[in-house]
Amino acid sequence: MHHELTDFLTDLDKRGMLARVREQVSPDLEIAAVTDRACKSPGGGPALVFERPTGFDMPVATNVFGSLERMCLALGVDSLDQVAKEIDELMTLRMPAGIIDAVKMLPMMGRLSDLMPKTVKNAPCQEVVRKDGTLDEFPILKCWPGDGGRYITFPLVITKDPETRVRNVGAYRMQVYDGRTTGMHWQRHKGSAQHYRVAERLGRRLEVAVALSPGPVLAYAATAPMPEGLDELLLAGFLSRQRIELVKAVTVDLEVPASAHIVLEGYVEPGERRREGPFGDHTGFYSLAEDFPVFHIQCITRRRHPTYLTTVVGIPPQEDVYLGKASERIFLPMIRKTIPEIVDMHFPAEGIFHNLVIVSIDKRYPGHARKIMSAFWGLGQLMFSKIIVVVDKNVNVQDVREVAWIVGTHVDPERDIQFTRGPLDDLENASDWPAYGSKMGVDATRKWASEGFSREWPDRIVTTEAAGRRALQIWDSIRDRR
Ligand SMILES: Cc1cc2nc3c(=O)[nH]c(=O)nc-3n(C[C@H](O)[C@H](O)[C@H](O)COP(=O)(O)O)c2cc1C
Ligand SMILES: [Mn+2]
Repeated sequence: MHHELTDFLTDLDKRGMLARVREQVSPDLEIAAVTDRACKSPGGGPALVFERPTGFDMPVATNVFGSLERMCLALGVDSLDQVAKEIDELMTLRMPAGIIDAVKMLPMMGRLSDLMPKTVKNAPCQEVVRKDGTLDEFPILKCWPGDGGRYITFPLVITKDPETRVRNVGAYRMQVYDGRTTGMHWQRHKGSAQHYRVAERLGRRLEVAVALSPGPVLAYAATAPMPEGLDELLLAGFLSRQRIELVKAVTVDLEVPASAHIVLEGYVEPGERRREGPFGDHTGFYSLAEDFPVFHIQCITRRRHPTYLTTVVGIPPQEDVYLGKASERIFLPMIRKTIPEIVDMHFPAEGIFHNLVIVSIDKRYPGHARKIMSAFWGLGQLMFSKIIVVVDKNVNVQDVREVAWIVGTHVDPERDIQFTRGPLDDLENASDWPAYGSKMGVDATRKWASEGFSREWPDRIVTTEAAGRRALQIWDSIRDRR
């Protein structure tokens, strides 16, 4: 597995999963349009490195995580379920019953001690230190014609709670206002927005460091919905199988990933807001302009020869589908720790993560599906789930066609649909109020007598095992003859 972006890109290239674009392509709309083409091609298209962005001599990398295969390579695993299994084992550590069990546990204990980041003295991300640095030297994209400007779309925004000094790392886009000023689009429900809330209460500046083009695991970790107060770098350490190396920032009291190619250091002032947007968003529509905090840059550090890693969002599927898929798999075992009856869950790409959430459960008691809805609506970023569909454990939630069939055949709308109100994702555009509105749960499980269903529930049509075997034989011979 690779802990640095350039190594990862070189590896993708060797495997034929990366395309180098040698033509001049403009960061103004063109790179985004090419990237969108790649994302919409079968299998998600290759990772792209634009070697000659018009007006810059710094390469731009996009769609790096834009396939299941590359997402797995980024995390150094054969399948996402392998990560899920490792996390499950980590969280199911039992007290050793004897010496043999204790020895068996040692590898996992090793993984635990790998979680903590460690600080190193020198790092490539500080080869060049410019207190007068500006963003003008970086090929930052304008993605869509209606965008309010150029946006840094894949930053690792690093803050600490001013009181507890607990760190948060999140990917929050940044609109470029000028070479030293950007927007800071942390939405109200997110980790760093809470740090900013504390800073504003104290009437203090919040120091912020932004790492660009970090190692692949870190890039994923910034998008992961870690519970508030849990440092994303712990997850990154676990996924990397080694401690994340950090270096002290030059002008702020924060540590930054040594692997980053570029680091922006600065602060957000209490009380300051500025118009941010519009932005062609991952909903497939433009997010409207709104007021957001403002990031002031006071120092830029970088490698001598950085690559600028970015991503393009728009009408799905885009690269973020695969980052989301990783979270779907990685967080399933963690969610199961509090809601063990969950069998599987699926956030289809067209559902933009939380517009449509499909869950299968091992139904144990009347009203169980509604309990799952309530649990999701109260659990971290799952609170954004706008439509939750709950099905029985024998339904494959990864197959949306099967789900559509089951919903159609299992739901009595008046009886099985549950509405509630609560917080919604900041990007929600259909609700009357920003970030607040209604949600819907669909109980598509088989209904029980104890839930008031007094008729007989029909069985799924399946032939006998013997007839099935015979069918296989006959079908093979039919196929061979054709
Ligand atoms: C490409 C990309 C861009 C994102 N942009 C934003 C953004 O501008 N604002 C935001 O609040 N969340 C954004 N997110 C989602 C957050 O990164 C995600 O909710 C993450 O869990 C936030 O971390 P936190 O829980 O520490 O706040 C983005 C995610 C991706 C993959
Ligand atoms: Mn967080």
